[in-house]
Amino acid sequence: MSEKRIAVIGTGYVGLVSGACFAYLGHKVIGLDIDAEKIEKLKNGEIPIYEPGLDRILNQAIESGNIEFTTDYAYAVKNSDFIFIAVGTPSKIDGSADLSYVKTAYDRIAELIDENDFKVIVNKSTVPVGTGRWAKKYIANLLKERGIKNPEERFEIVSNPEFLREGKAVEDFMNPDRVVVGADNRDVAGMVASLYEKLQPAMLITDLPTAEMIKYASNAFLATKISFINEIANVCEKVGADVTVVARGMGLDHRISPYFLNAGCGFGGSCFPKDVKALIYTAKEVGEEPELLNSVIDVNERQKLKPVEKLLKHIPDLKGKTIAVWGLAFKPETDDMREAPSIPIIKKLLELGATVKAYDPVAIPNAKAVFEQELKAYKGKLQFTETKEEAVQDADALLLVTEWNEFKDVNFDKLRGKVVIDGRNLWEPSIVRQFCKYESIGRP
Ligand code: UPG
Repeated sequence: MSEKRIAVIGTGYVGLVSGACFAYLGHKVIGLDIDAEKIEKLKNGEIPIYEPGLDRILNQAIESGNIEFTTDYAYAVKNSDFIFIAVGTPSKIDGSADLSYVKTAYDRIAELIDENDFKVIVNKSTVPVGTGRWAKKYIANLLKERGIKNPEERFEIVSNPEFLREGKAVEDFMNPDRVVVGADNRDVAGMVASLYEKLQPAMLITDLPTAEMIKYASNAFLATKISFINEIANVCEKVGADVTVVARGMGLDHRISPYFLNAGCGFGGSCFPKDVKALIYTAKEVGEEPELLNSVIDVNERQKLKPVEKLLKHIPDLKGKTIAVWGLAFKPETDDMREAPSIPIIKKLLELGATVKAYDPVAIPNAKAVFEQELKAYKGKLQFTETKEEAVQDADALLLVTEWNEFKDVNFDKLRGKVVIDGRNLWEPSIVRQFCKYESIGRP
């Protein structure tokens, strides 16, 4: 495989993992970010996010000279043939995707493409269906304004969606279930596909809107599985069935598969909530009424507060009570707090008058930023502790919100008499019930 010159715009978890992994595969990578502080850190080998395995891959890439970091667009664009865009596309209030970061990247790139260039611009960011074709016209127009001849021939747009789970992003990049490359020019799609040659992945080459839709449909389907099993869990509770066994029984059918059928207190993160909402927005824009997708979000919003609902059955008045919360990040193995169920849970507990002692192995610095207002408004009533033991010490109840490994082994004898609400079905009911008043999700 011949090495290729790649620029990656944006050094968030997608851009950084993709850049580091491409460099590890032997390509020459330039990582660009407008955040100078972040770039300085990266130059010194400091990783600004918590992502298992990334340090090893990145350090190896830095040592081999295959990756460098810059804030200089001109340097990145001039010295690359493939420009991957991996900037954020957060939700706007109306649910649509905010494309301002992506558009700024197109603008900057368009200023730098010259007469004899051919640049392949690859959207890794999740962008609404139709963005790729729109970008082709938009950038061609900017080049035309600069007097560049045959602007359409100076670049091509490709969609190459990411399917990286946070916390497993390096593993997912290196062992992908599939790589999807969408372009209206099949030769260019083949060029992007060849960047992944060493991984020998299942490769699907499509047109632009189809690749864009595959990303949204995949995330929406996984989110649907979660809301589905959560709804089944809520019914299981009422009829005396055990949702974990129901899920196992369902998952044995290979048409269903056992994955993403863990009932709990809902999904969070930077992808599922945002992407389902953006897909709903797109569907409505073209005159469809996406009822199923609407319900996926509604069920999830309700599910996040299930642990509090269950707690109130045992302690109806939370004033003067102390509640321990274990797990703040939206899932284990990440410090990411975006859309984490812990946010509405803790806000509700505070609103109901409880004192909250919260612990997470890595997410506390991010959590402090998220709860900045509450920390001020509720004074000492929201505390972050250094250990899980400290959180639970004088607490009346314990809520488990994120299933970190370190929460698996607990001496429940030490929690004797307390209320324990297990929002992730982490513990064995018959064991916990020997010592505590225990409830989980969808289990008798
Ligand atoms: N979750 C459940 N039950 C399950 C599986 C997951 O409640 O059975 C929750 C989990 O707790 C988390 C959320 O679902 O809050 C998302 O989990 P996961 O998919 O592991 O995390 P992400 O890192 O957000 O990854 C998703 C897709 C990935 C995609 C990425 C960004 O899995 O393929 O690239 O979003 O679009």
